[in-house]
Amino acid sequence: MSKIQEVKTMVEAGKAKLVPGLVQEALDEGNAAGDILQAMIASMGVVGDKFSKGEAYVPEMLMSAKAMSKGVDVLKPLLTGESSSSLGTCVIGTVQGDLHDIGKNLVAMMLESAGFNVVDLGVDVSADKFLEAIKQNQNVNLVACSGLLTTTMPSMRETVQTLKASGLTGFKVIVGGAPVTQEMADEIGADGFASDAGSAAVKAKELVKA
Ligand code: B1M
Repeated sequence: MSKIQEVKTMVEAGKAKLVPGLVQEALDEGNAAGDILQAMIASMGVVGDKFSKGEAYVPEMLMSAKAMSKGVDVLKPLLTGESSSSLGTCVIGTVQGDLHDIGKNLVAMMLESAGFNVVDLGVDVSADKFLEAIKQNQNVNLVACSGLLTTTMPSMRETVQTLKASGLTGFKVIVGGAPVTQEMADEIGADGFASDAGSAAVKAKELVKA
C-alpha cells in the first residue's frame, strides 16, 4: 500500500495518533502536500457515504474529522506561504446550527496565506456574532460564511441578509460549503461563492480589489 493510501485508510479509520506520522512519511516519500490533502478530503467523503448508508455513526465521523485535522496540521506550513501584502481583515465562521469546521479551517488557512488577517469565530456562529466581529475588528473588508448542512442553509441566508441590512459597509460577503451553489449565493445576496478553499482565496482577492 502506498503511503498516501495509508494516510487515506487511517483517516477513514479515525486514527488521529497515527495520521500525522503517516502524513510526514508521505511527504518524505515525495508526495505533494496538495495530493495528500485531496486524499484526506476523499476519506471524509467515504466516511460521509458510510454514514448515509448507516454503516458509520456520528462518533466515527468525529474521529475521522480529528484524524484529518491532525494531518492538516502537518501540511499547513507547506500549503501556506508567507504573504508580504496585506489585503485587509476577514471575519470567518461556520453559520449558526452547524458544527462542521474542517472546510472552514482550510478556507481560513488559504485566506491567511493570501494575505488576509483572519478572525476565526469558529462554528455555530449567529448573524449577530458576525456583526459584532465586524464592529470589534479594524479594516474588516471580507466576511466568509461556511455551511455544510442543508438544514443550516436558512441560517446562511439569514446571516447574509442581516449583514447586508445592517447599515455597516466596506466589506464583501463570500459563502461556501458542500450544499452551497453559485445560484444560491446569488439568490441570498452574497457577493461571492467558491467551491473549495483554493478558489475561495482567489475569489476573496477579486472581491476586495473590485
Ligand atoms: Co456531518 N454531515 N453531521 N459531521 N459530516 C455531513 C456534512 C453529511 C454530508 C454526511 C452524510 O450524510 N453523507 C451530512 C449532511 C447532509 C446534508 O445536510 N445534506 C452530515 C450530517 C447529517 C451531520 C449530522 C446532522 C449527523 C447527526 O447528528 N445525525 C451532524 C450535524 C451536527 C451539526 O453541525 N449541528 C453532523 C456532525 C458531524 C461531526 C461533528 C461528527 C463531524 C464534523 C466534525 C468537524 O467538522 N470538526 C462530521 C463530519 C466529519 C462530516 C463529513 C463526514 C465530513 C465533513 C468534512 O470535514 N469534509 C460530511 C460528509 C462529507 O463531507 N462528504 C458530513 C471535508 C472538508 C474539507 O470538506 O467541509 O465540504 P468541506 O469543505 C470543502 C468545501 O465545501 C469548501 O472548501 C472545502 C474544500 O476545500 N468550503 C468552502 C467549505 N466552506 C467553505 C466556505 C467558502 C468557500 C468554500 O467560502 C466562505
